[in-house]
Amino acid sequence: MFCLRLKRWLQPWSQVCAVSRQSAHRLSSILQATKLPPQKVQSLLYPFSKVEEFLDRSVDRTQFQLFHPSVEDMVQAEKLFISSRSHKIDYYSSAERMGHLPALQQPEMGFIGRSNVGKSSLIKALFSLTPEVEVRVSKTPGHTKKMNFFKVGKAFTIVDMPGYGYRAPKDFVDMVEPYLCQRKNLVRTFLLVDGNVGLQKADLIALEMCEEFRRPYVIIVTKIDKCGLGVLLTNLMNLQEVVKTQTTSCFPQPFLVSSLQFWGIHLLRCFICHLTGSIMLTNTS
Ligand SMILES: Nc1nc2c(ncn2[C@@H]2O[C@H](COP(=O)(O)OP(=O)(O)O)[C@@H](O)[C@H]2O)c(=O)[nH]1
Ligand SMILES: [Mg+2]
Repeated sequence: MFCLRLKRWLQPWSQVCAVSRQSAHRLSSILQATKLPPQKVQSLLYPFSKVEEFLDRSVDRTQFQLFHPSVEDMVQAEKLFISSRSHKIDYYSSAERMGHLPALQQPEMGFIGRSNVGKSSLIKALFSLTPEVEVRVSKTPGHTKKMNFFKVGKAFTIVDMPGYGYRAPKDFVDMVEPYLCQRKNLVRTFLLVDGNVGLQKADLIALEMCEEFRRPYVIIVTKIDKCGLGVLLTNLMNLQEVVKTQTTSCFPQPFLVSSLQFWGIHLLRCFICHLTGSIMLTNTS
């Protein structure tokens, strides 16, 4: 036992990290994921491809694939999600009100959505290559009552927000709204919508709020592993119609994810790195 510890102690840093990363999900790294049969790799990396074949011919597919990086781009992005001595990924701090916000300069990405939509699970999946980062996921709605800041080296910060809707903290309006509206280094807001239930009244209110702030935001459709294909297609078409007719600041492409199955996680990592200027895309189609 002692010898084993000593051996680890003497190993280079990268190998020690590899030991601690053994608990990461097997699909969290592209290298592992690409060992799957090609069709599975395709739907893991580009989840829309699974849905596409069932869409009516009249539906414009380009809107769903505006951001379509190559696998090489995703590999580049993945490196940013691996913690090292020179690029530390970790929980940084929490804030309960505007006055408590950390004075960080890096570009920030805020994740909002109804309680239980899967915000914390998604952030956990994004950080799955650094499983020591503690992102709390709960079965009890309304668990996240603070804004939690996670620093990704000097590259960017990811912010897990309290949910709205059921048992939302009373001060959501006092805290999250001014943050989304005023935070200077907030580069993108990600609005999460449950793929299984589609846009709810509370989501439409959040959408309106984002429109009011006139800051760019992106919709993420969560829990796609839970939905039947018919339900997902119906909810997706409804969402696209709303985005097309009622929004101006929303990126037209919704990102489909399953934080449990890792569908769309690699694509989202790449999108985040692209938005924060952390990688240069080889394929900008
Ligand atoms: N099936 C499935 N369940 C999920 C997924 N993401 C989150 N969940 C579950 O949904 C519940 C709420 O997730 P959580 O991340 O805490 O939601 P939050 O309140 O928005 O932060 C938990 O029980 C998660 O395990 C997903 O992609 N697929
Ligand atoms: Mg949460």
